[in-house]
Amino acid sequence: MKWLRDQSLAPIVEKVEAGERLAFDEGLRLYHTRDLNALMRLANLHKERLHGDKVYFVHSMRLEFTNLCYVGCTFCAFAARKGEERAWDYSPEEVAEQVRRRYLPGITELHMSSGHHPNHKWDYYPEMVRQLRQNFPDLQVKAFTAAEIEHLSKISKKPTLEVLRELQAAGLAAMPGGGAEIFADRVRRQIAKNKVKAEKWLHIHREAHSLGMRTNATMLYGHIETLEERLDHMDRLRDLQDDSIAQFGGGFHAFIPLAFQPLGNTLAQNLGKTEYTTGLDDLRNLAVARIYLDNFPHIKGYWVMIGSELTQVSLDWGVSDIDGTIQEEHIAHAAGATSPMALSQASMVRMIQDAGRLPVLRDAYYHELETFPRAGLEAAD
Ligand code: V47
Repeated sequence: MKWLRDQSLAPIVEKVEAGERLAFDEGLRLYHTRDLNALMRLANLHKERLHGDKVYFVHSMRLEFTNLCYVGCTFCAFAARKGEERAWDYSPEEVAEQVRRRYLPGITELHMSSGHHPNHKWDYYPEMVRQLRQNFPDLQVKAFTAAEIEHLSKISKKPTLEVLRELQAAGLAAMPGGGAEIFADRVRRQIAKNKVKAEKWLHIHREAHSLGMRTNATMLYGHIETLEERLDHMDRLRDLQDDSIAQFGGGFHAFIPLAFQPLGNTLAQNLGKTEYTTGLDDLRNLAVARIYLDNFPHIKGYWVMIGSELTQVSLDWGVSDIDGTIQEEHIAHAAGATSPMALSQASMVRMIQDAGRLPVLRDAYYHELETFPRAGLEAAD
């Protein structure tokens, strides 16, 4: 293998080429190698084996129905307390009104996640989903992280499975991947000690999978976690995905690494941290995820947190999905994200085309809605 500069990777290359699964220590070796060309090549091999040149995106809208939250995660700059001027709290009717205000023809996915509201009663949540489905039958509602589902279970005194069942009956299409942070206890105690425990987060996703609902998984990286803890996070997800595929025919759609945004939160302040993750750490992370999470259909490059330029580069590093047009986003932007609030569909298509890839518009269920032509490079000849 002439192209391989780090010859210690040779057994890993053989395994990836043969479609074999990597062990934990092999995943770690990928994190530590300085042969980034090899890493990119392996991640891309895996990605192209699954999807060829296709890169998926969705015409979407994000909405946070409240920023009121009592949980107190130290990385969060989004949450507000009651009475603060920057707090908001929409009723189900106001949620529908907000969607109407931002609605553009062709939008399919409505992605909602918010704070753990201190007072709303359980009925508020299925009612909100029902009203959205009634008013916007074309919108597919992807909402409520596993952390929020646990909160709803507490306020309703219903088991989490029943909460999921009732939300699904109201029209919930899928669950987003938030609230996962880092599973390792050492980290979770410092950044999200009052939030859903790792085992419960995984259990709730398994329950959603058992109902035929597809979900996503995130990982918040770039703060106090070690590389071992990142890989441990992926390892637990890979195990659950194996189980959900075997038991229910499928589980997670996508894994989404979330780059820590360092402004306006106590975690960054306590660490004296003002720097964002570096581009190569973002790319390395995406590539390791693509290779290690061999049973995940997609690795998502989230342009809101790593910027659209690096997201475009990540299409050579294992990424097959770049989320959506979004319209307005507040969680990352409250913590210093420098990306725009929204991207147009045309600019997402162009990002993918200019990377020499094939843009595919999908919906929240990953149905393919439209394939766009390849880049104009050949066309211009
Ligand atoms: O759970 C909060 C994270 C998540 C910060 O499922 C932060 O398709 C970085 O889950 N720096 C919400 N991250 C966003 C989310 C998501 C995003 C895109 C796609 C999908 C999907 C899900 O944002 C939270 C938390 O982990 N977050 N604060 C911060 N300072």
